[in-house]
Amino acid sequence: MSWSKGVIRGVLGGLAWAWLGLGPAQAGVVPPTKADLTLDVTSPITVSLYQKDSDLPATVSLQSPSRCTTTGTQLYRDVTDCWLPEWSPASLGKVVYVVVNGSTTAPILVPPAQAAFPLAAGTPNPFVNVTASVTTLTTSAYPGKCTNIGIVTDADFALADFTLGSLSPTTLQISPTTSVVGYPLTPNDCGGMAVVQVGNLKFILPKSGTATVPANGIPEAWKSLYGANLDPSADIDTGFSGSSPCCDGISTFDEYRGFIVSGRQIRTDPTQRDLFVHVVNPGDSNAGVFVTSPSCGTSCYGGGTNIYPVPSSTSATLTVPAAAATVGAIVTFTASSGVFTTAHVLGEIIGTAGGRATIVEVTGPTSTSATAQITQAFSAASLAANSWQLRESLFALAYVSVPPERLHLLGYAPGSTNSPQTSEWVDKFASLIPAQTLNITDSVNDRVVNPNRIYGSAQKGIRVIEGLNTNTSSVLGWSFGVASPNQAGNVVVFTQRIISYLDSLIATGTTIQYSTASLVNGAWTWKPPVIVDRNSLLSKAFQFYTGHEIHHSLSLTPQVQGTSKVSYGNHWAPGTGDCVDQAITTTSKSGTVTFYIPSVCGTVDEGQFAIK
Ligand SMILES: [Ca+2]
Ligand SMILES: [Ca+2]
Repeated sequence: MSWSKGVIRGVLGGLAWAWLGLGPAQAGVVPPTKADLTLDVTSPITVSLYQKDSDLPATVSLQSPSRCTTTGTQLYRDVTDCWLPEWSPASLGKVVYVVVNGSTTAPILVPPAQAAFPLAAGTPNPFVNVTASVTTLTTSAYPGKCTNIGIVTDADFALADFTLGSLSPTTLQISPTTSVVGYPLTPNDCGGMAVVQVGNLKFILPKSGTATVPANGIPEAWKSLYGANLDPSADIDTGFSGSSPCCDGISTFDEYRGFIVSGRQIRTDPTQRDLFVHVVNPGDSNAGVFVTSPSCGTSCYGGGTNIYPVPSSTSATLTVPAAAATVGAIVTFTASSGVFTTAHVLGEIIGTAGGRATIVEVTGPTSTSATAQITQAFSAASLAANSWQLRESLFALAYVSVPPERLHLLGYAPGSTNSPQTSEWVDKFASLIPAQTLNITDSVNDRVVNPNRIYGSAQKGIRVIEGLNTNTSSVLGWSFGVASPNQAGNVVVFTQRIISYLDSLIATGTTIQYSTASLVNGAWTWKPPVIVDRNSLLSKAFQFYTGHEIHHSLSLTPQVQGTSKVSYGNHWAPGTGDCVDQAITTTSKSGTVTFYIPSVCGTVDEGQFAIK
């Protein structure tokens, strides 16, 4: 749609008539559903949906809970064809207004039918499972709030996922001269389905089905992102490469319904594998008292006296949007040069004189823009070179195998401590007693990320535990098995041991050099070493060991590739250059110590990562 403002003014009267249902369907309308679950596009009575334009985001991504973007007015805007339910633990449901076209009858909400989950593959959604009439078409009542959170065993089928305020019609200004009457509809679920009734007609919201394709409970606005009439019960994700093991264990419907990830609602990609990770830091305890570290205090992962990765200054100028003055806002920062990389996702932008934001996404053709959520207000409109810093994510190495938009950190606050348990998966963690005694109260159900699934089997995520004990000097992390997260998936990274070991090699006055390897034409090549400081070295080491242990939970046993060295247990031999090299290697000469730390995985290795 690219009309000029003049054209919009010229046809406004005509459009208003269309929105009232008296004209052709250039404004969005939802026709009533017929007995065969297709839409009756001949019906003179339809409904439309409206939200306040200024409440909508500037942009959306594939993960976004709803698809609508603002057009920059203070009016109410037609969102019929882009709206999807929004719900989060903090904000609860975001209201959408139902407008009835062609009738003055107020809509009512059809209460949900009884249903039990999960369903066998191929079973129709029980709320759209009608045969001869639409009398059994009802509002949904899926278990819990989203695929990963909410009460599992106490599903109340008497409650709808939506509450329709049908007795409180609201006048909505939709143009400077036009208003309509809307009825507020509030989602109580991440991906529920409202069925509203006007007279004897029933309407599925968001729109599901078309004039020829029957409704199946997945809205058209989401289905169309993936270009096919998706099977709700299928699990079809492809992997990193053509030969990768299929799937992420989450059915397409459950990927649509979506997840709460660190408090934010997302929908996942039904065609690409998604991985869920929860960080526990501090992680190990003796007799209920957490172990602390001489180098970092409470935790080196965040919340202690030193936090890794350590942020570094940049020589770019940063443009700060006005909305960055509001804590919680998600805004786009723009730098004068391409300073942002994938490694910064879930890292931070830090103003030296105040202002902090957690990076959500890196955008722009030259990586000059980053979308970030404000955690501490920014007061300036721009930040000069070297007056702000960028922190990389602890998960930069994991991102080379599972891109950040598909690696979901549950209950995670970057740069802070993270509780042993999170409500964003089924959490049965009890304790990690130093010397690798991991206590899980219910290992069968522990780490399940889809407890409220509509289809399929239980799928697990990975728990990354920061161990601060120095019971031994070994810097090797610990993976409780090498397999997919459904068979293994608890790992420990011993941060204080990493610091102690590296410090033992860099006495005062030592020059520190860092090199990392790349795989070019099937051969690993170490790059020319560059001089770095201790903090940068420790940051790279933390990213290596953290990503390395996550990779073990993706079923990784290395394959011989681009080298004559053979595999080394579940690792590459030290010094190969791959993300699962057994150790960081060093050389020392004339007061200079060079550290060789892998930062990528071989493509053959990546091809066998298994999430399911
Ligand atoms: Ca899937
Ligand atoms: Ca997926």
